[in-house]
Amino acid sequence: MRHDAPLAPAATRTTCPYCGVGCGVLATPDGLGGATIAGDGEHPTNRGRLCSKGSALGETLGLGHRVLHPLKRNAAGGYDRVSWDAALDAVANGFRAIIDRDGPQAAAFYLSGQLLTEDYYIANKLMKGFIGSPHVDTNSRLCMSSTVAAQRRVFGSDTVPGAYEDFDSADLIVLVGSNTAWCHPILFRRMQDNRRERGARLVVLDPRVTATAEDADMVMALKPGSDAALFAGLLVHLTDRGLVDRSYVVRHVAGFDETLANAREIAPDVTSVSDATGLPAEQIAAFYELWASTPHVVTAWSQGVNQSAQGTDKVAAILNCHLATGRIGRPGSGPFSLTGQPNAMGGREVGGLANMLAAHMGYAPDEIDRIRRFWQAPNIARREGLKAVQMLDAVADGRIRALWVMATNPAVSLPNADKVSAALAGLDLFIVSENVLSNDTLEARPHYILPAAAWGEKDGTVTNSERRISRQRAFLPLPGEAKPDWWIIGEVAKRLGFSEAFAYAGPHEIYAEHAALSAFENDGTRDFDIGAHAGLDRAGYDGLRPVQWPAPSRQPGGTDRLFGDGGFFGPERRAQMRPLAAPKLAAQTSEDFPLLLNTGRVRDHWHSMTRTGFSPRLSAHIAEPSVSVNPADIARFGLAEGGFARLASIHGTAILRVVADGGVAEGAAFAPIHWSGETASDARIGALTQPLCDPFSGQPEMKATPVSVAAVSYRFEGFVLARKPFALPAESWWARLAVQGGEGRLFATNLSIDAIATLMRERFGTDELTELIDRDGGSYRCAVLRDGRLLAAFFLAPAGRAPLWDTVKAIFADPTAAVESRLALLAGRDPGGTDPGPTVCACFGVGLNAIRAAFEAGAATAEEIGLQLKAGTNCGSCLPEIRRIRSQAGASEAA
Ligand SMILES: Nc1nc2c(c(=O)[nH]1)N[C@H]1C(S)=C(S)[C@@H](COP(=O)(O)OP(=O)(O)OC[C@H]3O[C@@H](n4cnc5c(=O)[nH]c(N)nc54)[C@H](O)[C@@H]3O)O[C@H]1N2
Ligand SMILES: Nc1nc2c(c(=O)[nH]1)N[C@H]1C(S)=C(S)[C@@H](COP(=O)(O)OP(=O)(O)OC[C@H]3O[C@@H](n4cnc5c(=O)[nH]c(N)nc54)[C@H](O)[C@@H]3O)O[C@H]1N2
Ligand code: SF4
Ligand SMILES: [Mo]
Repeated sequence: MRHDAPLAPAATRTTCPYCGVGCGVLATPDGLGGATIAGDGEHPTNRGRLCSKGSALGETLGLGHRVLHPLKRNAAGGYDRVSWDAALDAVANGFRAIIDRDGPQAAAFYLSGQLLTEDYYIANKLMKGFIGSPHVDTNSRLCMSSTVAAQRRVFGSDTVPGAYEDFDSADLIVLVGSNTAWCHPILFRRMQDNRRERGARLVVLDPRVTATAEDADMVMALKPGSDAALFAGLLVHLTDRGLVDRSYVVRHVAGFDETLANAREIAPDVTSVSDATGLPAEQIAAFYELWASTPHVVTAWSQGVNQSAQGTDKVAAILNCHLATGRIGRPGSGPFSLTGQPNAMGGREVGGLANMLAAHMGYAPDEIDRIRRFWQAPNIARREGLKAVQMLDAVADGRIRALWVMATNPAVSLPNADKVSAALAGLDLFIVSENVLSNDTLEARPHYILPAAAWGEKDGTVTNSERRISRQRAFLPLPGEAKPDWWIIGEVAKRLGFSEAFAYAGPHEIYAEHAALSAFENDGTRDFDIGAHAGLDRAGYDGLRPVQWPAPSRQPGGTDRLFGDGGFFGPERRAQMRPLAAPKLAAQTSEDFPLLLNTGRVRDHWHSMTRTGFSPRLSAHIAEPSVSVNPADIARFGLAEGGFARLASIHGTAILRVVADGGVAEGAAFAPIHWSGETASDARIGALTQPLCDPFSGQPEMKATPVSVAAVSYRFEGFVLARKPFALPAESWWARLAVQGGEGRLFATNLSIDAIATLMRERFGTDELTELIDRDGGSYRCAVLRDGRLLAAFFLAPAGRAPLWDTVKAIFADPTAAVESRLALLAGRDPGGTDPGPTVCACFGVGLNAIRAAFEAGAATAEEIGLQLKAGTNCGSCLPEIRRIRSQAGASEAA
């Protein structure tokens, strides 16, 4: 079970901590706290490739933003450093006191798909087995719980049947509600390779035209929430075309007839599907025929499906079509849930969700008893706990009094996030285990902040979307007093009196126990079985190579696919096809809330930016929080392109830069989720998002919140660049970002030029300040220079006028370069070259202007741009953008 290939002496094999693709990484520490990062050529997922985020991991390893010591809140609301002993005693005593007073049900953990399996396993064991509260839930509730619910209802188990190889060998790939090009870039690369080498077709189903759709064979911009109608119609079509695999259905599937009858009610014909989805009937017919006539079809989905008040039904509608045709668990065909976080799958395996126990067991009496016996648990939880949104409601109304949050930022990411922040602040005991010293959840002032080891320092396992378990290995020492999450939880467990059950010498012992539980009284009755790993010792664990579960003791090499020949986990080992509720959204637009707010991700940022926000390279792609709206709505609501808009739902508001995007439907808006109170003045999207949830999964509908929209105008816009953080007056709009050489803020304000000038003189003194003031023209520029080197620059212009951000940022990037001419600098002329424009290729730092110039000079294809500038030749996730720049430049493509 070991890798045999030779490695550079100091390189460590580990796994990327971002998305659920789960790429292998080689990290070579530089001895100064940093590391060189490369793709692991031996990892079967990525074979050496990394996307922009993975490649930039080295830029996120600094300690400047880390919490390095246990911190205790003091009476003034500040924090004092305390010893680990004091902190752990206080956490344990705090839980004990509240449990004694209010019962175990008053205690809860809120976990994360960014924990490692070992951390997750013992957190769950402590709460559900020993404290005796079922209230353990995770941010995965917001992420793929609808898939979990549907797979359990339909397959009888939470099993992803396929393997990534299916994306290499499919003839048709259908992506539903998934911006794969940006969110699962390396897997998207594999799909693109398949298209190029084998001619596979790609269909993208998304109400918004995304980078993923840029060069798809078919782009279907369906109405939000109408996916289930489309797939119900597909089931009808497949049946009417005689394509139901009768022999598979008869042997392995239940519920076909009632599911078909229900599909005929929801989607009797193409016309009714066209009404429901808003898609042209011809396009629907063409899609159905393509799907019907292509046996090797993979239908993959992510948040456009899961984050829906009918997410479970949307997933079931897709599974129904694959089951009816027997196109499941066979090379090149199957339904495929793309998981978001690096360990979303691991969390499911250990029972991180409130309605699961551990090792894919639920709350059936025999399962409760089995786990109780295995753990020798004194206080096993006996019924399902509260799911994330309900858990926070219980915090708000005082039913839960003690909460420990680990590795998630709920004050940003839960719906109705302002209410969440207020609820957290009212807890009797509020504990947060974190990597960073400040984020919006820490703004709610936990009683204790516990410094957790971060990526590069921690050891354990993660499971990717194709059930592949890989090791994350430490390659850096633990900084300050930071400790791995499993250690912190274990120490609290010991102090609660459970020493024996939590006496682990290291993560390998936790993993071995988890593996043993998966095999305990299993005998093929449960899908999740990694019994082959139950006997792993430290060396075996350290040498563990990536393997797809199930890996029972009789099959240690793992399993690439399931269900190709049935073997489901429902009654009689059958799958159960499921009738659907009539498709509809949780809430509709109205006169007061005329736009439907869709939310999601951008290519180079990760969630609340507590890591990617510190990378200048990753911050250069999209620099500020925005809302994309259709040009017709810009006119209809009196907005200005490039201006600002205030969005408001019944829950909260945000002010965002307006971007015109013809790919967003009229009546819709799209905003990225990444900015928070830490990184922007008014861009907490979670504050607007509605908490309306799917009845089976409890996953909230985060992609369709009705909002109002109104123009906001500012007199001036500008930016500040400084070597050290620089705060702007509260009344200004701002967004903060990492830039080469320091920090940048983009801002808009109604302050006067004189007020700004006064501010700058107070902040920097007048000795080193050079100013250029044009009161009539409405502009103010200043630069702070010491020994000819630029310390800070501040540019202000009337709103709507470009303030030379990219040019000055390029000059600022080198803190050692002497500025030849102050006046040239303040005029925004880069003596060294031309304005690079916003970054397009993050891997090689290639800007928009260079790419435009190359097209104008005769380059014809994205490939030629790659040859000339290297742009797009590493992870390839900017290729859709490069092609768009080409079409805008009017160049013609040769191929
Ligand atoms: N760059 C980057 N990559 C990431 C992450 C990140 O933060 N940044 N996060 C990771 C995580 S945790 C996750 S969960 C994944 C998410 O990965 P994705 O699911 O691909 O990302 P999202 O942008 O949330 O949403 C996907 C799409 O759903 C569409 N959509 C909205 N409503 C509907 C609908 O009713 N039907 C359909 N068919 N589509 C709809 C949206 O327009 C959007 O383009 O990404 C992972 N990868
Ligand atoms: N409106 C809207 N809201 C959404 C979504 C959406 O599409 N729209 N998407 C939802 C989805 S799919 C997801 S997954 C969530 C993500 O939302 P969150 O989980 O809240 O986002 P992160 O920014 O990843 O927060 C992780 C936190 O854990 C810390 N951390 C990282 N690694 C570790 C570790 O090893 N140990 C500890 N103790 N701490 C660590 C980080 O510093 C960071 O503060 O957002 C959800 N919210
Ligand atoms: S696709 Fe990118 S973010 Fe996802 S695991 Fe691979 S390198 Fe990391
Ligand atoms: Mo997610």
